[in-house]
Amino acid sequence: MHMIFRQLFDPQSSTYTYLLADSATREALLIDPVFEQARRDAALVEELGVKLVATLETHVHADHVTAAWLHRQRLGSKILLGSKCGATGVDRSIEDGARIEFGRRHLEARATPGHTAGCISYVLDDKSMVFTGDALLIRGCGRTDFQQGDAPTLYRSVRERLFSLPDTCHIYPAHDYRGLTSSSVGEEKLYNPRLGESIGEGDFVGYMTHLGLPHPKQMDAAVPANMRCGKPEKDVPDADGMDWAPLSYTFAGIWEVQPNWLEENLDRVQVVDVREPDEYKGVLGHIQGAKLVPLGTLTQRSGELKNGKPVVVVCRSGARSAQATVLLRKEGLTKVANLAGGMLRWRALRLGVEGGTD
Ligand SMILES: N[C@@H](CCC(=O)N[C@@H](CS)C(=O)NCC(=O)O)C(=O)O
Ligand SMILES: [Fe+2]
Repeated sequence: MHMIFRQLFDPQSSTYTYLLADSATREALLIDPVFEQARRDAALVEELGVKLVATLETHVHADHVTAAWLHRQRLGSKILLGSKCGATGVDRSIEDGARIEFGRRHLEARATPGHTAGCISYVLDDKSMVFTGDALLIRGCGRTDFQQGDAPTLYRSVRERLFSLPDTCHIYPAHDYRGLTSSSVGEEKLYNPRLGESIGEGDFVGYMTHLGLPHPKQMDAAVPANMRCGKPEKDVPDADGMDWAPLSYTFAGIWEVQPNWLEENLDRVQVVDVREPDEYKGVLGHIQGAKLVPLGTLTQRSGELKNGKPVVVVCRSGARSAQATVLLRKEGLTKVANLAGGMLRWRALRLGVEGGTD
């Protein structure tokens, strides 16, 4: 019974989303879809000719917002989430042992708490794959210092509930921060530096207590949003006329374009730099042909931009320019998007600039 399988990546949060579908009945599931990637994933669903029956989460994420609600609105998929997550807006609460069907195939839910209290891993019917969320990462594991995380609980979840799967079972985690894509139970038993077979519970707990990681950047916005399954507080606008670039609509309500697209399409848009003149001339330099219109003067000068060409706004980090997109919309410009990550990401990607220092 052949299965369609795709691993998708969100570079912003280093999250993996998985598409699974029965190739005969065309019924599909998405595991851990990301809000900003909803258009990409919906396009893939359409191109593969599958029907998204449900989205399921491995847990309430702290670092990105789920696209569960968006897909439900647009594609009619059901929202599935662990019963211990406590979120509202769920269509089906998943208990340990639940069976999640897609066509003739199914996943079995296995509660693997510890990173959060509600974490669930999903095991494919023939035990050839397990989607571990943040319970077990490749050569690592999810942190245990927030969302009712608990290191001894995580140790037991991994040892008893995941390492009991066949050594050949492929592991597909919710994240990887180093570029690895998958692993296997046998491999992690041997090489996981936190949870490998030779490591005792006390060693593990000591390791986790001293990780000293800063909280995820998006945590304060992501957790409350995910507790509503990603339902935004305000309406999501119509995407009419927003097909001039592969734009994504962020949970914060901003249309964004990625730096690599902009670099290849500079002649198709007006780049508007909303920093101050000294920054425009400063160390980061500016994008070739960018028009300098400091944020404070943008509203009064918006008429200069009304020539029909889409506008991409840029600043240092992408924050001021996000605000600029809101101001320009108020002035009646509709084809406006923010350059994701601003000049900082542009420079990090080594894209071309005028001025600036290396
Ligand atoms: N820098 C990342 C932090 C991501 C993070 O803390 N990820 C959690 C999963 S939600 C984790 O458990 N990371 C494990 C680790 O980094 O060792 C962000 O700001 O989003
Ligand atoms: Fe997580």
